[in-house]
Amino acid sequence: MGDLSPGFHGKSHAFAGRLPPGQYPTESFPVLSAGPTPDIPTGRWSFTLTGEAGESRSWSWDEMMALPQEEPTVDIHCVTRWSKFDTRWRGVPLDVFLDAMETAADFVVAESFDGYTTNLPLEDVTDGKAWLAHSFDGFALSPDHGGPARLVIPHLYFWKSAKWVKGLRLTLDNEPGFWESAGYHDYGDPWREQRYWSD
Ligand SMILES: Nc1nc2c(c(=O)[nH]1)N[C@H]1C(S)=C(S)[C@@H](COP(=O)(O)O)O[C@H]1N2
Ligand SMILES: [Mo]
Repeated sequence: MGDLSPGFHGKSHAFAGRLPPGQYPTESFPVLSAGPTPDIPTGRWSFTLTGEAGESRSWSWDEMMALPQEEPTVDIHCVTRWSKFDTRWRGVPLDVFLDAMETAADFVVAESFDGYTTNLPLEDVTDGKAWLAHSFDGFALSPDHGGPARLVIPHLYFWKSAKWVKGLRLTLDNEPGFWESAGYHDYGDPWREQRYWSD
């Protein structure tokens, strides 16, 4: 490999090839929220999958915690240019919920308790690429980072990982979410630097 940036020697070997263009690595975990952090006690929490014809299925907190769990360790990339390597989550693969419903939809909209939405192709949240996460680094997910539960979709910019998520809505057509309607890229692949509409 070529030059190492000052300050990153040592670790830069381990992380070579893992930093998308225009990003810098950070060890901190910044909080980015469009509004105030909602307070959602797990006793009032539920997660609802809604089909394109309006049918729905819901899981209570205890039902969700009884589903098969995974512990992915993944790199995350924020459109504000920080990347954090080897973040460790625990949660339910979205496949487990989506397998519970027949659908002809090609898209999903993630909807959150704070009113936030974000849209994704269905194929980007299936086949082990996305989780409903309730723990970070061995502890219950903190409210500022989306607790009690958030999406983790590490292969796309982190705005797609809805915090305080309350459900997924399956849609036949692509319906731009909060940031996607405000200038952010519809898809958001960090490796292709899809930050804004013009990218
Ligand atoms: N519900 C909700 N989810 C959200 C947001 C938000 O404002 N509300 N911000 C998004 C953005 S822009 C980013 S970069 C990440 C930030 O997650 P963090 O605060 O845990 O770093 O959450 C995403 N999910
Ligand atoms: Mo963001």
